[in-house]
Amino acid sequence: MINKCSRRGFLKVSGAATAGLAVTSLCPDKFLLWAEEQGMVKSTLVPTYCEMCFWKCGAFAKVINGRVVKLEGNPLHPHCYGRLCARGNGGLGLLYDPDRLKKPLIRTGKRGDGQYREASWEEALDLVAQKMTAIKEKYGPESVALFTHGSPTAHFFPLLKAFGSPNVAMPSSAQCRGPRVVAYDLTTGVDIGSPERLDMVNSKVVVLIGSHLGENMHSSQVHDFTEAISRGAKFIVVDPRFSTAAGKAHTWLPIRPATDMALLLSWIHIILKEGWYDKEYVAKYTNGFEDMLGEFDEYTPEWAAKETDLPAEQIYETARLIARNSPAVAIHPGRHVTWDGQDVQRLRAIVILQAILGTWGRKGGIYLPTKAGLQPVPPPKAFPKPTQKPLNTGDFPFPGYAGVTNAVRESTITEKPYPVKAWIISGVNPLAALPNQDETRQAIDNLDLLVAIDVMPMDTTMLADVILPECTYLERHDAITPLKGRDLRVAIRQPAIEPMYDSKPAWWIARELGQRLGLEDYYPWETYEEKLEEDCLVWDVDFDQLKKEGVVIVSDTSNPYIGPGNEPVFKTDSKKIELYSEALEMEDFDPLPRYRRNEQPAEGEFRLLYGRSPVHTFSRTANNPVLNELYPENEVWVNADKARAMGLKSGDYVAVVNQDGVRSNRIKVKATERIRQDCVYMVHGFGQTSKRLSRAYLKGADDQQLITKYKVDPISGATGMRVNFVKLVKEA
Ligand SMILES: Nc1nc2c(c(=O)[nH]1)N[C@H]1C(S)=C(S)[C@@H](COP(=O)(O)OP(=O)(O)OC[C@H]3O[C@@H](n4cnc5c(=O)[nH]c(N)nc54)[C@H](O)[C@@H]3O)O[C@H]1N2
Ligand SMILES: Nc1nc2c(c(=O)[nH]1)N[C@H]1C(S)=C(S)[C@@H](COP(=O)(O)OP(=O)(O)OC[C@H]3O[C@@H](n4cnc5c(=O)[nH]c(N)nc54)[C@H](O)[C@@H]3O)O[C@H]1N2
Ligand code: SF4
Ligand SMILES: [Mo]
Repeated sequence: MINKCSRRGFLKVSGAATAGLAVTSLCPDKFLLWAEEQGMVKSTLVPTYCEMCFWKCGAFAKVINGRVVKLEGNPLHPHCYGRLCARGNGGLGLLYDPDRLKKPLIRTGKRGDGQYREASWEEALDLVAQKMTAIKEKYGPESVALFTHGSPTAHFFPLLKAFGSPNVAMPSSAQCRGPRVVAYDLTTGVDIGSPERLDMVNSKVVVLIGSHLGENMHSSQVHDFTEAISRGAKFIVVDPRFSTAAGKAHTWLPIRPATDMALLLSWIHIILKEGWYDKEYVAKYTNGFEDMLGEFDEYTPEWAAKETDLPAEQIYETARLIARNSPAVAIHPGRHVTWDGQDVQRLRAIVILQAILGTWGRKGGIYLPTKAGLQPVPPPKAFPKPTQKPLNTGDFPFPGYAGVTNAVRESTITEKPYPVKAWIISGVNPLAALPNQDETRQAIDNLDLLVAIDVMPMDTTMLADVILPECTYLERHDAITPLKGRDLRVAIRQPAIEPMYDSKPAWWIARELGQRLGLEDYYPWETYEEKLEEDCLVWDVDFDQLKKEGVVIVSDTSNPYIGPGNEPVFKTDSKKIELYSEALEMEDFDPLPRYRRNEQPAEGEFRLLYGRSPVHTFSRTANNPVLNELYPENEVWVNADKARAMGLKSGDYVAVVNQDGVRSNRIKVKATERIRQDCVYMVHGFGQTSKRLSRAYLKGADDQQLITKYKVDPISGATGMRVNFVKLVKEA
């Protein structure tokens, strides 16, 4: 049923982006494909999975004469149903980007001045191992921290643990979905999952609060979104900007930024007051409902209207639409949720709504995960117990699932409670990902060693002392990914071609470092393929079939909905959904979400908002020859009336200047009715300053440069980044 999701619908939502994949940069491939059609050459298809973002869609790489000429989606892969997004197709652009890192580099000049010399792998790895050992001897193993994201994590996290450090930090948690994980953990004890287990294809109403699907291009989710539209689901889209999703909506709520909590609390107020909640469900599956009564009385639609700048009637009517269609209502919790430092509580309000409407475990709401699972493969040797308290929990009672990046950065600056002297960064660009670049630079200045494992000469990479060039995902093995949704599958990544230049896979780099650090017991295999085969033995997965098909189904679909003999599992103390959180109360936080007003911009200022382009992933694709051609630089969206009043029109260049006087690189104005008057918006990941990025260098503006201010969520330690106010200044 899902497979039938129309290609046309998908294209419509993803705009010209996917359809218009430019090909001028890929001419040789066109020729080889033509030659194949004529029977002049033969091709092979190598199953693998994508790393152009972290959805990891299954792909086939078509190889002719040792060149990857085309990427196609794997229909067996539940993250893509056989279709890759524009960025996924753009994987060829990454593979053949002449700006790629080609050889290990050792810094010769001052940090940041870009002076490097080429080195052999022997020399570069010896140097890193020797410096890590010296730091371990002087400060202890925990003084080495890992910043990581994506598939390199499976190789460097175990290395770090074997080395004796617990200090891993991921911007994909503390700057992304950390607060969401914490909110679900506190309330249901079960994560909503990634992909989020939203049964959108069967929903009658879908609520998107900032989730800008269609620009946020996670393949299967965008397919589900278009499928839901074609089946007549009504979308309520809450966004200060008329997003692509808003364009498909039944109701667009152009909310005043940073006031979503008021809307959510008011929806809860209305649903309680009108008795529209699912009484049986609440009695059976939730805990603390009585404690909620009376606690939402003040949050009337009239009150919320003043906070949110939305009409009271519309707040009431949308609550009614949601309630009337429950439980077939999917309220998307959002993914990048680090907005204003009250993020765990805002997410708690969403989980409470999902619960009182009885949507968890119900058709069209949130489906239940398969009960099947893969047993973890134990390391070849137990990891040593760290001798120091991890820094990556900060002082937060409920730190995100993967390390509070900011706490590690802060300890690196202050050397408290103990010093951090080395960072290994793999698959992350901290200058682009973490708020306040001065603090990131200050921390890096304090390091004895910065090692970057990257495929591209990105901004942070070009501050490293040693740069280790990883080959791209199309040239390597990586860990097998478990795919746990309606059923359980596994997917493999395997090289389509040999690594180009002198680049190496992360598994090889980690193993070589491990051997130099006396950790060879953790690497009892010669090649990663050997290790993958052993993993498959543990899981009883046919390795040959996996290599051939890319994806293997491990278990059939279990019943995704509550029914006789199929009860949902909640892993909280009460084994129910904890509407009222005693865990939060014990730590002196609001046990029920309350409204606390966020600061708003003064007259003449705008709140800085940011999001995604459908054809880019953060900073990592800015230089991609194919994707750069589709969207070479970001624009700043500004309300058309405001633009007119400032004498600005679309296409004019401006600088964006924030409350601390930080001035961005020049950026084009997009004057539009599609955004409120109190905010401006830009796509994240542009304005790169690395001169080795020939296409991306100083193209557009960097939102992160302007995010000097951030609000730390006191519950999770995640950093709210939509708290900066800016002005626009006309550029010559
Ligand atoms: N093409 C593409 N897709 C991606 C990614 C990518 O890099 N490129 N990255 C992936 C990742 S890791 C993540 S985490 C997700 C993030 O994707 P989402 O979770 O959808 O993203 P957000 O950044 O929360 O949302 C951005 C939207 O929020 C709106 N917004 C801003 N302020 C407010 C506010 O105060 N209230 C409300 N209601 N809306 C507001 C913006 O106008 C914008 O439309 O995207 C994923 N998908
Ligand atoms: N201002 C602002 N900050 C944000 C966000 C935002 O929207 N605005 N989004 C937040 C979110 S949701 C997230 S998830 C994070 C993402 O933060 P990051 O994961 O740091 O994202 P990128 O900026 O794409 O940086 C990825 C780095 O990995 C490198 N890389 C790419 N492929 C490979 C590979 O195969 N191997 C190796 N070793 N390296 C590779 C890239 O060249 C790049 O240097 O950022 C967060 N920070
Ligand atoms: S959503 Fe696009 S970029 Fe992300 S893994 Fe899938 S095809 Fe690749
Ligand atoms: Mo993210």
